[in-house]
Amino acid sequence: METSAAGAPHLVLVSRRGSAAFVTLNRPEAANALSRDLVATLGRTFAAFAAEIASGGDLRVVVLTGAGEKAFCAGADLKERRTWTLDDTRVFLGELNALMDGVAAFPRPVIAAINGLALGGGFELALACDLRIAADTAELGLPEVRLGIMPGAGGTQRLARIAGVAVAKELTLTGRRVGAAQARELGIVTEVAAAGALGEASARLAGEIAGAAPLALAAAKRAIDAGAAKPLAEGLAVERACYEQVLTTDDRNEGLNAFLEKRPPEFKGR
Ligand code: CO8
Repeated sequence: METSAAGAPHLVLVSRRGSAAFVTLNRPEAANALSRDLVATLGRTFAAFAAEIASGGDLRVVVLTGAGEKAFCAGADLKERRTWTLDDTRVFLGELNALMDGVAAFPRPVIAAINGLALGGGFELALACDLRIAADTAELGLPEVRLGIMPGAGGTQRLARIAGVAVAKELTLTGRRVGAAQARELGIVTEVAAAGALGEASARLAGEIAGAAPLALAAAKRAIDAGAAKPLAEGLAVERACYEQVLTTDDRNEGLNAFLEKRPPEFKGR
């Protein structure tokens, strides 16, 4: 568990099960809106995970969700922002984007378990994750144009890359919300679970990923992300470079040996 720098209680909750970390945005009284403190605390949480991995810790997957039933995250904290100067807002925009980029580049898969509303920056946070699984009651949307602004934490770019330009334009220009089932049809979420079973479903997905070799996960994620916007030949070169990094790992030999010996592999992340 973490507390904010100011000592505010538990803006972000962390629990561990095996090599999976479960992270909960914990401002249910404000629909888990991204206050500056929450953004900083979440950033520190991911930085601590990254440091743990760099020093050989066995963290293989992160699940991110919101406290309560109403919201995954209702976006930027509109009450707090109202008190800011333009320069304050620009600084926050930088901090928010640094958080999103950190989640997107995190060296292990990150799953958004969307337990309720994911709006504005909350939807953008889910889009920065690698996989999205949603409760059947969840709704996702980018209402910014209705507030006189536009998505500013990666939404225009990440949604277009995940679901295509037409879907990104439809959701961004109308500010319309889509339900979980439609989000799945659009390819935004990969799985929909009954609201009461989202925790179990996301833990199952995390467990599936945690059974894989962590360096292979990291390299595959890097290859997809770094290659996605490139022409095919360049993307294939990125894949080749990432493959080279897993070729020399102990886990690669363990995977081959385990297959030959007809036993489950025991990956060490080396
Ligand atoms: N910020 C601050 N507080 C919020 C927010 C928010 N985004 N959303 C909800 N809350 C608060 C409410 O004010 C309320 O608090 P209180 O009880 O003190 O009045 C509490 O959460 C519960 O909310 P409601 O009573 O409104 O509950 P409802 O179930 O009726 O509605 C909704 C929930 C739908 C989430 C509604 O509150 C809502 O529409 N919220 C705003 C959602 C929104 O527009 N989000 C987009 C924000 S813009 C953004 O994210 C852009 C990010 C990138 C740019 C950043 C630039 C700085």
